[in-house]
Amino acid sequence: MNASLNIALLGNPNCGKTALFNLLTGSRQKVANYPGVTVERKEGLFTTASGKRVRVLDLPGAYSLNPVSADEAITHDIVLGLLAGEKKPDLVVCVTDATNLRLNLRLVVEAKRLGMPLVVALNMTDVACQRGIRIDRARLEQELGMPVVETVAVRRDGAGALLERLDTLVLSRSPEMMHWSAPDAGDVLSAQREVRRLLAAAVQAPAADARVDDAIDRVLLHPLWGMVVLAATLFLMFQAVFSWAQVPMAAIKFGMDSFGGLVRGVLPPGMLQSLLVDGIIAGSGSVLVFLPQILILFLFILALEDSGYLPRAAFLLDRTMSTVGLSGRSFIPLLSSFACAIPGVMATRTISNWRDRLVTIMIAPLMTCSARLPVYALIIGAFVPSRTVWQVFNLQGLVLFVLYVAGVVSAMCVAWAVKRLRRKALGQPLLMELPAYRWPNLRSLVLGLIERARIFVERVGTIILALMVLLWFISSFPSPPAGASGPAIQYSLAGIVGRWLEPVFAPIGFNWQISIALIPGLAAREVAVAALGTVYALSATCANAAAQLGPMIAQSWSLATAFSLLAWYVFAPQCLATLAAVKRETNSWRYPLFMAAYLFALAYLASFATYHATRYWTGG
Ligand SMILES: Nc1nc2c(ncn2[C@@H]2O[C@H](COP(=O)(O)OP(=O)(O)OP(=O)(O)O)[C@@H](O)[C@H]2O)c(=O)[nH]1
Ligand SMILES: [Mg+2]
Repeated sequence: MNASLNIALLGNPNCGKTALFNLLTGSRQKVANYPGVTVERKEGLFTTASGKRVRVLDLPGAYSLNPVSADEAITHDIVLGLLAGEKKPDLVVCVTDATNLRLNLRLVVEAKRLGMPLVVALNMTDVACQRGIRIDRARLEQELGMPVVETVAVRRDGAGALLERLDTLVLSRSPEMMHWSAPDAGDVLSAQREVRRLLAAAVQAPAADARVDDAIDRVLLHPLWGMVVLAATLFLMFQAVFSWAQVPMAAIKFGMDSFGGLVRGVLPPGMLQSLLVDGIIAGSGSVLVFLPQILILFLFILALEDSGYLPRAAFLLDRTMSTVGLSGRSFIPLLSSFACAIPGVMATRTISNWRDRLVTIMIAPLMTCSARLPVYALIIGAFVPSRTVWQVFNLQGLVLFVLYVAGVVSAMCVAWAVKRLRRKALGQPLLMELPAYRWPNLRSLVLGLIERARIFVERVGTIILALMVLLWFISSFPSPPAGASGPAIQYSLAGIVGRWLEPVFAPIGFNWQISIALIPGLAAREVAVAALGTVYALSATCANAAAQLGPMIAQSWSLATAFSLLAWYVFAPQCLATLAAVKRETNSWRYPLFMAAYLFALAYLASFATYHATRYWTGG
């Protein structure tokens, strides 16, 4: 697409560039209330009211255009058009956080000195207004000598003023857009002076600004109370995943059952009926029922991300993490990995020390990603009674919490082991700007959840579905010989492979059905649930087995087998996409291969120990 105007979004970390980018282009790039969310340049297109096509570039945040650090150098080169293969932007939109102009205007002053065409967006004016910060926009425009517009990047119509200004600038091709001043080399001190002058001229802020935030921080950053709050928050999250999801899960299950029953009634018994009902509907239905739980998990993650609490938790854990050789820097990449390890691995780009970064990448898959949730929830739902313990806790939520903790603790152990091996403690202090606390924005939350639901359903509809069809084929062919007595699947290719794998997995308590399900589960974890659905549907004598997958496995597995499979899933690197991301980020096959090997070894060991310990306990 030929765009007539190229603009780039420049600004300090966490000032709302990506939120503005999403609002302008309708994209869904990650937005969160802490610095360093965006680590890559992202491109998008939109059309102004007058029909001009605009190409817009979202950049990682930068505090300065003095090319001292590597990422700031990249931002500097991009906005000045010095990067090979990158078009020089016609216009740079300098996004500022209106509640923190003292810091944010420095970058504007620097950019102005480099002599690029600028528009200043005073973002977060809604928050500034609430806090009683009064900004004289017209005066600022006059003092700066460039267009200044107000924006609220989380409101649907929040970019109106910016769009209007872009239109007039494009239409008039006015000289104000082209160049202001010739580059002039001023030092940091004179930039500071200039910022002070601008603030004095155009901004009125009440004296005590951050009193509430400080009061909250006194509790949340307190070594004891802070930890209590953190534990309670995570705990509540896992409780909610189980207790809030019951009704919508039952509804989806009912829907899929009825649909399967309907198809079974309409089609004559045979290949097609079996493929549709046992392969596709049973398989994808058994994954789809976990949508409510995934959305509840993400509701918490998104709200936490927006609130400004996460970097506080990073500080709280910095001390603990440094005892295992990690810094608080690793916290946010690791936390992102709770959603999915891939963005987590990408987010390690903010860690400048290569060894630290590598260790963080290596342990990121141990954080419990959302694809594990269906597997955990299925097994917990089948084996752990939904009982209230100690008056308040749901036992199922408690077990889920323990599994998440197991992932975190083992990640810490691995990091600690690596630290022992390399024996070089590089104590890098954690320096991060703490963002202001903010109520999560309802519109962003809803959009974020819709996006999550879309990703999940799309995954079910594409990769999971394709694997289900494949699995159905290898589970149905070759057909059983004449006079065979057992279920057909036993004679199929999958049955043969399953039995061939059985001795490998027997020591950790997996039967042949599980062994089969693990293979498509290599491509994506939650496929294992769908695969179990199909395998059991095909080996069952009763109709509609997927609807009863939970009770079915509760009958045919021992508790030891179930716990062993849970332990397997805490560790096993059952996700090719993550390994591919590691290959990309480290530029070598060595690390993903090493990662797969060490995680499989851990998984086998953990399952072995869990299986035999549970058998010993239950006397089986
Ligand atoms: N109330 C309010 N919140 C905003 C506004 N713009 C952005 N936010 C919130 O501010 C936080 C930071 O937004 P991002 O778009 O991720 O910031 P960014 O500048 O891209 O940050 P980096 O990628 O880290 O450089 C998010 O929690 C947004 O929801 C605004 O105009 N008003
Ligand atoms: Mg961003």
